[in-house]
Amino acid sequence: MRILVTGGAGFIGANFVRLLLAEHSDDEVINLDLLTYAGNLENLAGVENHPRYRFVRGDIADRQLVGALLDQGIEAVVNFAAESHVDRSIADPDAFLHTNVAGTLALLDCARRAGVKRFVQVSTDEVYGSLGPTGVFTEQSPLQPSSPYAASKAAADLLALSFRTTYGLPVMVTRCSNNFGPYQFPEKVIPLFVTNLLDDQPVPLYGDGLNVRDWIHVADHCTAVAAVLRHGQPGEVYNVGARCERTNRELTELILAELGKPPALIRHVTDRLGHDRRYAMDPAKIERELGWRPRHEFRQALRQTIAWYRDQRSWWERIKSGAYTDYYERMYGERLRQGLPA
Ligand code: NAD
Ligand code: TDX
Repeated sequence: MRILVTGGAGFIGANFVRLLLAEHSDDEVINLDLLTYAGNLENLAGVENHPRYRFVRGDIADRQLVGALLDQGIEAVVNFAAESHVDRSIADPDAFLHTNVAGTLALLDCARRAGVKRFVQVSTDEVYGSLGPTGVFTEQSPLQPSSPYAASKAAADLLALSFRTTYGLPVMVTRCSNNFGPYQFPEKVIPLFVTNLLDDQPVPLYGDGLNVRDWIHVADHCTAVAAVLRHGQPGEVYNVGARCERTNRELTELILAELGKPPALIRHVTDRLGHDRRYAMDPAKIERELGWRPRHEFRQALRQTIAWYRDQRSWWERIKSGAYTDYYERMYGERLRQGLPA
């Protein structure tokens, strides 16, 4: 299959491109990525000259460019491209509307005109909002997004489904829980905490640290997207998760223990605005209907992920210098200075 993957220079997209090239020998991949602060061609080191791979720099909202790419015999589109960080959406939501909403709409419209055969919209558990202490999100749970990021992803998710209903575009939507693994930008909690601790720097734990996230290794998310791409039913939504809930405090303690660092490096800092309390995904539908299963055990995969960041210091040191330094100071400077040690 000839596939347009968008956002393939980001964390999950790069892992997905690697999966397609390694394990799907009939697939050809065009990777369309704008290379924002989060896009990094180093995430694709080693595959850039693969005979079944091509990179194009550009915006998914650029209809002329997208239309021209789709005219090159593209059969399927997988849309990973997004502004993806909740804290950035709280500070400055505009880019989220541009890429996540207008960009997805442009991509859908071009795909419809080009007669694309399969379209996977990579959505998120955050569209469901926050859970209380019990219960899980199913595909029937109401969409109640909390942050501008989540609201923009909910808009994209619903636009994608509307293109199936209105125009018959064969769209599938995946909604996955929190990913971790190699190549994740060190603004997200696991790579941020691991890389700070590797440098003996404090880690900013928001609020009481008891917010719950449901973790899945990125490789398992990628096999789920690949399964939906090939075997998903148009018009259907598939929750993806590995039934792995941890409080942020538990997660932080695991990382500290693995790195042999003292709990005194935890700083309790001001909470995120509108911070969702708990996510928990029910992935029964994709397991039952597509036979997909997560393959990674959390503790072992977390250990391997920490080892990856330990070994790839030059990858994250380059990112953490430059523009990132200003971001870090803006996000955490004051919070950390006022933060209370554990
Ligand atoms: P990321 O921020 O690491 O990567 C996003 C990529 O999209 C970057 O390479 C960036 O350059 C590119 N991009 C941004 N705007 C673009 C535009 N206008 N045109 C073309 N490319 C553009 O994000 P990620 O964590 O890899 O997430 C990928 C997708 O998966 C997103 O849609 C996100 O909402 C979704 N998702 C993420 C998680 C998670 O835990 N990270 C969980 C569920 C769903
Ligand atoms: O410094 C921090 N301190 C902290 O306590 C950061 C960055 C986060 N946190 C907390 C907030 C969350 O409860 O850790 C948890 C995880 O935070 P993030 O890594 O920012 O992820 P989250 O907000 O849960 O969103 C992620 O999962 C769903 C991705 O970033 C989204 O793209 C995806 O849709």
